Amino acid sequence: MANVAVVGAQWGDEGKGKVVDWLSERADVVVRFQGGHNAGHTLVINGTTYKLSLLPSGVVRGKLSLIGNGVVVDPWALLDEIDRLGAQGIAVTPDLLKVAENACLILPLHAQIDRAREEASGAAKIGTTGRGIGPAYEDRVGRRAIRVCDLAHRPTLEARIEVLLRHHNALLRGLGAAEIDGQGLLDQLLAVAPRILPYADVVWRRLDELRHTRKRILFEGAQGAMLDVDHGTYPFVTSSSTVSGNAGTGSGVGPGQVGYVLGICKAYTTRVGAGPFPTELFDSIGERIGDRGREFGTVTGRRRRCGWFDAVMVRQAVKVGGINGIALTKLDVLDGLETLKIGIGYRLDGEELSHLPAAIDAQARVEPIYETLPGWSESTNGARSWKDLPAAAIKYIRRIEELIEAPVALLSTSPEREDTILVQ
Ligand code: 2SA
Ligand code: MG
Repeated sequence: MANVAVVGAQWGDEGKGKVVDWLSERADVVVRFQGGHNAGHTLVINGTTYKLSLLPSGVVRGKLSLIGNGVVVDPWALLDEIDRLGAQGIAVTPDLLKVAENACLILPLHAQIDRAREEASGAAKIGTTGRGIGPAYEDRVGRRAIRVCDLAHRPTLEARIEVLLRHHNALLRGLGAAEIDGQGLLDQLLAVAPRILPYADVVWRRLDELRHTRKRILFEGAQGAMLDVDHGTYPFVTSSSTVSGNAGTGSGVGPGQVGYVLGICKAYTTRVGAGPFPTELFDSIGERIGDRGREFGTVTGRRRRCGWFDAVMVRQAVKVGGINGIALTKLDVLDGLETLKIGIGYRLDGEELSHLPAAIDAQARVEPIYETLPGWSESTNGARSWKDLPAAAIKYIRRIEELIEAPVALLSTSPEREDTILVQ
């Protein structure tokens, strides 16, 4: 196996955690390159459920786990997660986990801004996870973020806090709101520094060393292509680039190192948070999919919106993300439905479209064009080989492949890692 990047091909929650876990057996290192603790990856190993947000999924298997520079790191959330895993018997030591010294921090003020904005937004609400992701990325590109390495040197930290608060306090003053106390922030950061710094490392150099020793790297994406800040349903997106192109930038390797790009998608579509969703179902079928698929946010517990498989959207994700193959998950959730629909195009103002347009109003108004396929009554849950699948299920998968212009390379038939079919 060459290096592999695992990315979401829909709106997140496609089952990346399980697939990364499955692949991590063959990898030497797992690296996160974007997002933060807004991600929610659920792993089920021997009946035990592990919920990860910020840590790379490989950590549960004892694989070297790296948090790249493209990730925004909430130091308190990181320590909480390490402690939680510790309580489940997984020791996340500084030998196992390395955090890029040049990664930017999420601070308490970022989560406060995130939530305050959402509350003030009314109908324009994005439906963020409230974790401070957007504001932290804004400070990163605004060149006023505090980075992991700043924790090591008090005078630098003081100077960086001053730069950061000059910006934020000016805004707060303008709003007549209370300003942020620099001393308080400094104290908080100085208190957390001794627990974070042992994990700090030069991630790009470690990846380069691993390359020379021919170690196999697994790049673990979070969220999905339609939440990408450029390619997604902007502005109803997250604030990072979620496509494979960012795996290199967000960890410190060249694009040639990224290798095979595996896109993950569900056999249907879900979305959590606000924004357009052309194939969304508002009827009992949507409800049934949500119940059977246990479609609730891992981080926030929010109920996910459910709908039919949107082949137009996934094809777009395949193109913009250079996806070489797809891992299709949760097929069993569709078991027992008499007929299935696949979105194969959109209609807008009497015209047919074969891609999702960028304009906000167009995204909100497109009507899906459906193709109807027969369902199957047999259970596909836990199927471990292609021949265990009903003919109608195979037909459904083959049609998806045709429409999205990418092969289905893996089929996941339950949350358990063993229930994975490698498609030849
Ligand atoms: P944010 O918090 O700024 O990244 O939110 C912006 C949008 O991105 C969506 N988003 C997600 N969508 C699906 N899954 C995500 N992770 C968690 C999970 C979500 C949860 O795996 O279940 O627990 O609710 C995730 N993270 C961000 C978000 O819904 C907004 O639409
Ligand atoms: Mg998730």
